[in-house]
Amino acid sequence: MIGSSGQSVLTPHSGPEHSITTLWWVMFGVACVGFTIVAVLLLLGWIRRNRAALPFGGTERAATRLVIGLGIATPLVLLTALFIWSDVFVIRTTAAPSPSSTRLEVHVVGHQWWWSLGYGGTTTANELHIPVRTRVDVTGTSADVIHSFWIPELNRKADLIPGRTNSLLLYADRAGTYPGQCAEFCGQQHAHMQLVVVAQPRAKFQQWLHGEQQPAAHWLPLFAKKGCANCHEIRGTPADAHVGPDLTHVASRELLASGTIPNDRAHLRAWLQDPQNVKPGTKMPNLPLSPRDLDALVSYLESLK
Ligand code: HEC
Ligand SMILES: [Cu+2]
Repeated sequence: MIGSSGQSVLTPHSGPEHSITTLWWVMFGVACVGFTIVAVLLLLGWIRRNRAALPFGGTERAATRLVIGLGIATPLVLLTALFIWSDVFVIRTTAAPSPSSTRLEVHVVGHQWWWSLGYGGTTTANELHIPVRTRVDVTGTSADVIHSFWIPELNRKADLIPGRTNSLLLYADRAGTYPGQCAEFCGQQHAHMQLVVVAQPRAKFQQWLHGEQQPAAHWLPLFAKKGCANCHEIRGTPADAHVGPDLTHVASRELLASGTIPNDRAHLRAWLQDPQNVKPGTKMPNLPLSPRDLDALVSYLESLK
């Protein structure tokens, strides 16, 4: 995607992710030092294996002290310190803002294999827009199995668990797109359960949200006749089901089927004709559509900006 970042936890673009990255480097450093000490001791032992004398003063007691010091005390102190740092301090920076300080709340629901995104009464899918440099409260749950919401450059993961609501801070310190991924194996198309966070200047975000809040401009009865309305919502029309993604403004999204294909005429047509070929196992069934039906449906969906 144009101007997009990657999915590296080592290139943070938010305060919480900075603290996670620092923690990562420190843990890596500590592990390297530990590994070096163990390797040197092993080497020493190997070099001296044929001599009777013991290192470090040579007595049995000195050797026991060494084992207790380096083998028990040091790891205990180090691991306790790292635990307190990560699970007490770093985790605080990643938590959702308190309701009073929140300017925006987005409700994420994981589905096999796509994301529903709620902004108050307005629902969209797979493309999560936020204003840049704003603390956003993401609350999340699942409609089926356990999923995990993860934008690697912005924050830690948040598991989406059926019947439970978890929350997380979402913050981006510069405008751009940040790819995310379901981080908990959730079935056949887990790898194609991607999403993208679009962080934009506040005015642009407001403009986007205002657009999303509008009902669809028109209606195509074929959409109901072919059964699409049994699963999809198009606000302002008779289509009012929530099995699949909301399609009210589907044409405004960059990607289709949770990051699987680009959103253009050819790919949309291929998707409607044979979703099981594009994304095997997807919960959208293949429906018998004539070339004329396909053209009409593609044109209709492309008009839903
Ligand atoms: C049985 C329910 C069901 C029916 C019927 C159905 N769909 Fe879907 N549709 C889904 C699901 C579920 C997805 C999400 C697929 C995924 O990403 O894995 C989806 C995805 C889509 C998408 C991609 C949306 C996006 O933003 O990624 C479009 C477009 C779409 N459907 C159009 C249609 C049309 C047109 C019809 C009628 C010919 C139809 N669907 C019939 C369930 C259904
Ligand atoms: Cu998932």
